Amino acid sequence: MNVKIKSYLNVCLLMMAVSTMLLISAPDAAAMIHGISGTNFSFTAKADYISTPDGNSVYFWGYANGAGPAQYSGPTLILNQGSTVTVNLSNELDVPVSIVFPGHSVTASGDSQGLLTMEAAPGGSASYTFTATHAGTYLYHSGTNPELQVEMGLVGAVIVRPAGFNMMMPTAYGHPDSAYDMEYLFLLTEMDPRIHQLVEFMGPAALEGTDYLSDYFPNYWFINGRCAPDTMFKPMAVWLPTQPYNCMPMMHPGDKMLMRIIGGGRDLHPFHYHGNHARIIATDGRLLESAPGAGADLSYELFTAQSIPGGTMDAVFTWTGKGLGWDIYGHAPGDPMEPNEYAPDHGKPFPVFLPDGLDMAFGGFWSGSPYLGGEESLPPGEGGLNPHGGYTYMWHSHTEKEMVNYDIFPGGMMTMLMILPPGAPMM
Ligand SMILES: [Cu+2]
Repeated sequence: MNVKIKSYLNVCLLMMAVSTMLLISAPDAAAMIHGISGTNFSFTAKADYISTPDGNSVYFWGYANGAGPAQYSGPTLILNQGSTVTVNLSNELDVPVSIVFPGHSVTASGDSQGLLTMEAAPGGSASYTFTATHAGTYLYHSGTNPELQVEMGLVGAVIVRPAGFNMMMPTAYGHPDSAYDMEYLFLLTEMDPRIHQLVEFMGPAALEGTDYLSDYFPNYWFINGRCAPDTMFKPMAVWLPTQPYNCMPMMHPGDKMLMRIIGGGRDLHPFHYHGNHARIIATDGRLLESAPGAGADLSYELFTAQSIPGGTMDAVFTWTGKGLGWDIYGHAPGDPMEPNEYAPDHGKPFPVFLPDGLDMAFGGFWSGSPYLGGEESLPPGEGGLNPHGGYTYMWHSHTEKEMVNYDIFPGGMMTMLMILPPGAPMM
């Protein structure tokens, strides 16, 4: 392996270790979706740069929360069902810009009427008001030249909490079929860096002399505005000032994880979660129910969520180790059961012979034990990224060319699910 790449990977592992340590000090923070809530929001559209893990710095256009930095993805709006919400948009770009909120009935005002909505002129403003009539997962994005402006980064997520939302017993849609223990956002996007470079140095008009928008060829793929391994760093990391949101799903056996999956770009992204199937309970902000109040009776299980541009899906994922065929805790048959343990495998031995430590290669996530919560001694300098002896499963785009950062594997639209032992703090 090339020395430069190797030292880059070492830096990555070191940063992951540091971020793991930082995450430990903030219990339960990772179980929430980060965003801004309220009824009155001030967005500013402006230009900045995002970082990609291959060392690139990509010019983008983003929505900022007030005077904050432009964000990729834009600020996640966390709303309450029934509330009337106004988003005021100031435009610091030198092209007209706007926001559309698919799924909501919007009253808009602004400097000029665009094709889809009212627009803010360069230096101008616009305003959008709607009532969040339905709970669910939605997106927002620029309605002005969206084929360019969404690509440039003007896209974000909207979450509407159901009426009567109870943080201690949360549901996505008010019905018990949408109950969950923790929730994570997966806003899936991509970028073609040729477009960003041309817009940065020549201005958007220069695109007219190219086929970049029609012969679209992305090289970066994102979850919540970050490429792996940045997806796994803590939220609000100071070294990613324009990419505040992470995506590092964590859960205990038997927990119900709500996945809010949004197709924020212009390509399809089959999002694949290892470890189990997930039950798709809603699409485009509507519970999959045969009649109002019926619950998610039309829900279905998938091993890969087929995310489509502009569409959203809500899925419930659980994991108990069912079907592994061995006891994940290394119990003897007479030992007591762990919470949510898969009973038929209780006391079944680990099925393969583990080689001696001297014959093994390790890796930062190996805790020294195959058992959940197991931690055994490791050679100096090994391990360290898995302080609770959890299990990790790669979650990624099943269009596997999207698991790279400009052709460097692994990266892109990828993160790791972490299964933590019962009682371990959510990091
Ligand atoms: Cu895979």
